[in-house]
Amino acid sequence: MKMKEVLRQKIEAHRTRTVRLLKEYGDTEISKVTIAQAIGGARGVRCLVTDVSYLDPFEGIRFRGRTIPETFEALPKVPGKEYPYVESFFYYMMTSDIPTMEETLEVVEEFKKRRNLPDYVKGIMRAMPKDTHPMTMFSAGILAMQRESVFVEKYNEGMSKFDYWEPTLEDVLNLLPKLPSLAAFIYRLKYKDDDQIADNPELDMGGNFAHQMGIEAPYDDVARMYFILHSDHESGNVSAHTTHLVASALSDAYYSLSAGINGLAGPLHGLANQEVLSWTMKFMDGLEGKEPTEEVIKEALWATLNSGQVIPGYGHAVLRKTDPRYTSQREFCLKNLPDYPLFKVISMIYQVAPGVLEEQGKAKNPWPNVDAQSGVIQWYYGLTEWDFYTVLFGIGRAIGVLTNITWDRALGYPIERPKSVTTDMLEEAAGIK
Ligand code: NMX
Ligand code: MLT
Repeated sequence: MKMKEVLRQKIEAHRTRTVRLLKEYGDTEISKVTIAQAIGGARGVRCLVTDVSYLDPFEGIRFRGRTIPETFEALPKVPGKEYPYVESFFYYMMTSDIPTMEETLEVVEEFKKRRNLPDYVKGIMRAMPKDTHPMTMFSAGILAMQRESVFVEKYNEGMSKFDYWEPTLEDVLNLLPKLPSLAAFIYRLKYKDDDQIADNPELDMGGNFAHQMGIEAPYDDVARMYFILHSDHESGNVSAHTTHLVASALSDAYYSLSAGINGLAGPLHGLANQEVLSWTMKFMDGLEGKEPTEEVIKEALWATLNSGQVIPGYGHAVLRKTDPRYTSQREFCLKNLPDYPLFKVISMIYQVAPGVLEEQGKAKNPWPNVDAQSGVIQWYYGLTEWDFYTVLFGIGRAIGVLTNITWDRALGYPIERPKSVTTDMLEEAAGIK
């Protein structure tokens, strides 16, 4: 596979940079840690390294150095469609090179060969209680496939650590294409009476996902857009960091991704996209048919804050402006569903919520994040089961975190093990003990 050979050359070139930094500049300081950071979730502490994406607080995410519009613009598109092949994005994230159409189609074909879900996974999904959350099923499905890990097989045979990345890539190439199949299977099992739709071997990852979900075009392009937008947000977010942390113990890609997906399932992280929809629907139900106004929205937002809850879809640990992933999805809505009532409500919340959060004065960032704008698009295209929304986030996030752990192995990153201190020690450091 061309992508693997390109990756091999990139890895060899990159290793020398990492080794040199470690050997010659290992003592150079890049961050200091305060008591507030030790107690407060390590916010802003620079202690992770990734070149796959970088998050600037004001500009937002860049994938391999490109902004979202630049990424969409640069990658080969599916003929007749507006968004790129997800497979071309995967190639780009792995290698940092924009693939040609030929290189893209090689990945498309490779993914097609590997995307069928094993029967035993279907059996496990069917055996789970009907009220199991789709994220639990998604994580369990990934974990169940761990028995197929090539990394474990090669590790048990005995392998040089310089070769770890190769069977890791093999695991990634086996696992990633199965995720849309697993997700669509869970969706049809849970909400469509287990009426499953067979794979269409003509279609790319985004196209086949829409097909297996049973949702017409342009949902294929929605899927492509979603998976790319949600893929990566540098290394410190909960899902990426968890995947990296678990992988650092040399747990394979299945164990690591399943763990990362469990982190994504938290309401302060990826589950916020379902929370946004449920908040908005509850709000609209409360209107009892009356037109929503900014005044009424403001009251509802204050009611949420006053009851000690967060406004889902707003705020961020790093960003200090509107998330460009929000803007990208908003632009999609302005083009494709400008007059849709639910979109109008989401837009009204955007007008009001930052002011409310600023007035309350707690959140460091009053602006919307990716989750504030993602559910309305799903709802518009008929995917109204909002507890499924985070699974869509999870398919996308897998692209970024699986790329990262392949590079972690390639660069020989060690087991992660930060140091903890006691409260007594902090009081001593503060001079109050
Ligand atoms: N609504 C109400 N309060 C908020 C919000 C919000 N949207 N955002 C932050 N705050 C509060 C926060 O709870 C904290 O309160 P306290 O001092 O009582 O503990 C205070 O403001 C300071 O928090 P920040 O430093 O601004 O935010 P932090 O970095 O701790 O947390 C989030 C970041 C994203 C967890 C937080 O903004 C939040 O809870 N947002 C709502 C949930 C959400 O949309 N999550 C999705 C994030 C994106 N993603 O997909 O993962
Ligand atoms: C993400 O995409 O992971 C979220 O925006 C959370 C984060 O970056 O901390």
